[in-house]
This record gives sequence, C-alpha cells and structure tokens, in this order.
Amino acid sequence: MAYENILYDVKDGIATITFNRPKALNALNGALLAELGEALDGIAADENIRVLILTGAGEKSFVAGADISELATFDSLKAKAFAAKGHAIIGKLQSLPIAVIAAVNGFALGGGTEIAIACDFIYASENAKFGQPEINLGVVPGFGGTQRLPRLIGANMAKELIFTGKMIEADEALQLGLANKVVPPEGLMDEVLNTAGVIASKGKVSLRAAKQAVNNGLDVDLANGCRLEIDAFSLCYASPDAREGTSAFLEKRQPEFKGSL
Ligand code: CO8
Repeated sequence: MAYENILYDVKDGIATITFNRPKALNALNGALLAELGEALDGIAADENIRVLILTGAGEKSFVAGADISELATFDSLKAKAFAAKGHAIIGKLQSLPIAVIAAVNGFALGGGTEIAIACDFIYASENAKFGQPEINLGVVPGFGGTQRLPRLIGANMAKELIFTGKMIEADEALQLGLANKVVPPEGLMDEVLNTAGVIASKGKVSLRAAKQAVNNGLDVDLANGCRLEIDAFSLCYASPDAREGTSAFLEKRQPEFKGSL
C-alpha cells in the first residue's frame, strides 16, 4: 500500500512507521492519521510482525503535535470528531498484541507526546523535547495526554507540564520515567533496533500475555490485577512455547519459540 504521510517498512519481523511530513515537523493532519490507522490495522492482522517502532522523518522532530492549520478551522463538533478519531487510533496502537517502541528523535509535542506515551516504552535522542503545549493554543490535550501522562509520571508533574505548556529536555524525561533511555541522535535507531531484536526473539504468546497483563492491570486494583496475571500465566501453557522454553533451559540450548497468537 502506498502512503503519502508515513513511511512503512518491515524487516525481520520488525515494522517501522516513520511519520513523514518533515516540512511541518511531522505534524499530524487528518490524512496522516488515516494512514496511521490503516497501517496499524495491517500490523494487527500480520502474524509475522513481532515489534513495531515509531519514529519521525528528519533530524528535528518526532511529531510536533496536531497540525495547527487544521485545528484553526475547527468548531466544537469538528474538534470532538477529530479528538475521537485520534483516541480511536491511539487506542489501537496501545492495544496491539506486539511490543511498540517510540524512537523519539526530536520534538514530541502535544499529539507527539501523546503517541509516544501510548507506546510500550520510549527511547529518546539527546535532542528530544517533550511537552503538552496545547494550553498555549487555548485548548487542552486531545489525544490522551490528560489521562496517560498522569498515569505515567504522576498527577502533579503532568499537571505542571499541561498547565504551563513548557517543553522538557530528554534528560528530564529520563528522570521522570517518561523515556527509558537517552542516546546520541546518530545511535538512536541502532539502540532501538537492538532492543526490538531481543524482544522479537521471544515467544509471541508470552509477550502478548505480558503486555495485556501490565496494560489491563493498570486499570484495576491490585487484587484484580493479580487475578489477571494468574490467567495470563496459565494462558501461556496453551502454547507450545511454554514447553519449548522450559525444555530448552533444561537441555542447555536456546529456545525456538513458534507459538502463534
Ligand atoms: N502544526 C502545523 N505546522 C507545524 C507544527 C504543527 N503542530 N509545528 C511546526 N509546524 C511547521 C511550522 O509552521 C513551520 O512551517 P513553515 O516552514 O511553513 O513556516 C515548520 O513546521 C517549521 O517549524 P518552525 O519554523 O516553527 O520551527 P522551530 O524550530 O522554530 O520551532 C517548534 C519548532 C518549537 C516545534 C514550533 O514549530 C512549535 O511550537 N510548533 C507547534 C507545537 C505545538 O503547539 N504542538 C501542539 C499542537 S496541539 C496538539 O497536538 C493537540 C493534539 C490533540 C488535538 C485534539 C484536538 C481536538
């Protein structure tokens, strides 16, 4: 499928989506969001893809937020439809049954931070900058920032970022637990691909079960979360991977995971 606003590539079970509107710092317009939604549907249906990486084209930006020239034309109803569409796509991203890594290579503002924090984790380049600047435009985050950011970095710090609209540097994002790792720009993709390769070598069924247990567990209390883990653990034994992993350990060899979803 030909895309105009994203680049899509798959190699060795690792898919990469690159937001590709570098002249607008990869701002999210309606056309880009539609292409992102289609690409995510294709990935969800593809048994061979083990990991998805999201990054931005050019050296300056991951995603500089929603396209402000489109936001400027909204009335209340259009704003609601746009925010709902963004939530549906970001929800799709978050619930993919594979690992999703954000390789944040520059500005991740507004919708850019919101996409990055819906991924499983973030590796950032030293020049990355995060923020929720919507308040400077007279609006609030509309793609999940008021909900996912407090869950990730705590309510008070999220409120400070959302109320001030200020940007934070990569090292502060690391301190806050927003980014897992910060690396020089030229090393970012190698670092991300290295971790993606490690994850791609694991069993699909156990990876999916682990992701669902963590994600769904965050929405419930500890006792119910632990029940989710019991189910996730037992579900793994429906796949030959559990037998293969434990046998490989006892036979002192590397496991070959082949279980399907
Ligand atoms: N939308 C459209 N165009 C943009 C955007 C954007 N978000 N960001 C940058 N651009 C364009 C600029 O207009 C400029 O275009 P041109 O060359 O044609 O003038 C080009 O990209 C380069 O940008 P700058 O010249 O401004 O580059 P600088 O290095 O000087 O500054 C910044 C970089 C700091 C990133 C600056 O461009 C900036 O502040 N951008 C806007 C960031 C922002 O406010 N993002 C949040 C948008 S709101 C949002 O994301 C809400 C999501 C949910 C919406 C739901 C709504 C219902």
